Amino acid sequence: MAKIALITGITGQDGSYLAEFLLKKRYKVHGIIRRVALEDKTHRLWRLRKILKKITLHAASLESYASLVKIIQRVKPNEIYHLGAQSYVDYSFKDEFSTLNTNINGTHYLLSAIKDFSPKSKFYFAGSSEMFGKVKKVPQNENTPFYPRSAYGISKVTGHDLTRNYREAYNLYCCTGILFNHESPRRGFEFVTRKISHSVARIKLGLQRKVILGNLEAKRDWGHAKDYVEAMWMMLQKKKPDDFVIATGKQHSVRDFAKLAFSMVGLNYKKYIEIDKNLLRPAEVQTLLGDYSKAKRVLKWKPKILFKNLVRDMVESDIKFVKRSGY
Ligand code: NAP
Ligand code: F7E
Repeated sequence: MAKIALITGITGQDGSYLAEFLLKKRYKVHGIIRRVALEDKTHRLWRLRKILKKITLHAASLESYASLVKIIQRVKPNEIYHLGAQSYVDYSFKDEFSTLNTNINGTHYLLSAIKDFSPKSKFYFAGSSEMFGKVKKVPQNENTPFYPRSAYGISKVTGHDLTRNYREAYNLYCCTGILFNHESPRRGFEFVTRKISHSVARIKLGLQRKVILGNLEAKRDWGHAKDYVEAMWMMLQKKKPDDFVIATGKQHSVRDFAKLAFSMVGLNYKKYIEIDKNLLRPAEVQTLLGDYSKAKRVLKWKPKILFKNLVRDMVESDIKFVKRSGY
């Protein structure tokens, strides 16, 4: 019998790659989307375009426990991947209330619904390296203390605590993947890597003159989203639930990313970047570097796509995208 997966946040970068990955593994894939997405499929479901006919979408709200219970009862999933969240750190400084509400309550409602109506469903929670924030140790692993620096980071620490508590108190199969930054041609345009790759393409094609950025010295451990969704699935295939750091173990600055991305189209980044202090965050996460040795040992997972190839994938894809769309 085919396994059934339910994905929240299926319209996002990771949700769309995960859905494709699970379809290849012959899962029946269901996704929870916001009702408004059904009214504007062209824009809001663009990442799912190629697989829309192969998946089942359900309109529900992460803010409504009752709506989640209904879907879980109807779908009876073997595995639930909870990726839906207000995921933009910068926005969480502008509206910490909606970030905390959606991210914390959404996770809590799902866990509670699983406990009462589907206790055999395995649950994956999308934790984040933002939980480490102002890092206490380098590199960061599963035992590194958390010091979140934004409402987003706080919401993920709470989600992680809830996930562990439901595992320990109610014996549910619940895992947190503590994923470091992962990017792809499907990344949202507001995140720095996509902002850069998209601008590089537009500048090269004569549609834009400059790209305006904030902190160029922030360092991140950047991987490719395709590798990371595989790790999510691997976590739910073990006998016992556990939490894992997923990272590449390599660090680069925003400046490094920009330099490489511009060089791929034969341009010198220094000529095209302007700094706007308004883009600096009230509390910045200056450096993140992951130690994924537990995932390597227990899950046999390791990243396959290296930084250089990630940047190339994004720039090449954006050149095609800009030529096609003119945007
Ligand atoms: P993404 O592209 O921003 O996707 C977020 C998803 O959540 C979208 O499907 C979005 O739906 C949905 N969503 C947002 N607010 C919602 C709300 N109020 N109600 C219902 N759905 C809502 O994020 P991603 O990069 O794929 O990341 C997936 C998950 O991993 C997120 O939880 C993120 O916080 C976490 N994470 C990401 C990274 C990373 O580097 N990418 C690293 C660590 C953790 P709409 O399309 O309707 O907006
Ligand atoms: O910023 C700096 C910015 O917004 C990266 C999310 O997926 O990963 C992501 O969060 C760095 C920061 O991602 C601009 O200050 C400079 O230091 O691309 P970002 P993020 O905040 O690291 C984590 C792991 C998640 O869990 C999140 O969901 O780049 N930066 N100039 C800029 N950032 C943006 N967005 N725009 C700029 O112009």
